[in-house]
Amino acid sequence: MSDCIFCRIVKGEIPANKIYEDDLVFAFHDIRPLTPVHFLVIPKAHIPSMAELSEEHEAIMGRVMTVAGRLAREQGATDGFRTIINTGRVGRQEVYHLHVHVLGGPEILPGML
Ligand code: IU
Repeated sequence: MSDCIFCRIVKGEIPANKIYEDDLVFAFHDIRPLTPVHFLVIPKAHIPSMAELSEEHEAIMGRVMTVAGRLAREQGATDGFRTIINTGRVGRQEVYHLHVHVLGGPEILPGML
C-alpha cells in the first residue's frame, strides 16, 4: 500500500535501521525503543493487523515468528525476550501494518499490566 509507512520502509522510501530482510519478512529497530533490545518484524506483504490473518498467511507468519526468535538471540536477548502484537483500537495499534515487537535486554522486564 503506497500510503502505509511500513510498506514504504520495506521499499526503502523511508529510512529505517534495518536488521534483516528476506523474500517474506523485514526487521528493523523500533524508532522509539522501550528496552535495550526492541525491534519489529513485519511481513513484506501489507496485512493491516492480526485480525486480517487467514490460512493464506500461514507461511508468512511462520517466517515472521522464526525470524523474530533468531534475531532476538542475535541482538543480545540471550536470556529471554517478550513478543507483542498490538491489534486494533483496543490493542492500541498505532501502525496498521502487522508487526511483531521483540523486547529484551539484560534485565527482567516489568510485568505486563
Ligand atoms: P504499535 O502500537 O504496535 O502499532 O506501535 C508501532 C511501533 O512502530 C511503535 O513502537 C513505534 O515506535 C514504531 N515505529 C517505528 O519504529 N518507525 C516508524 O517510522 C513509526 C513507528 I511511524
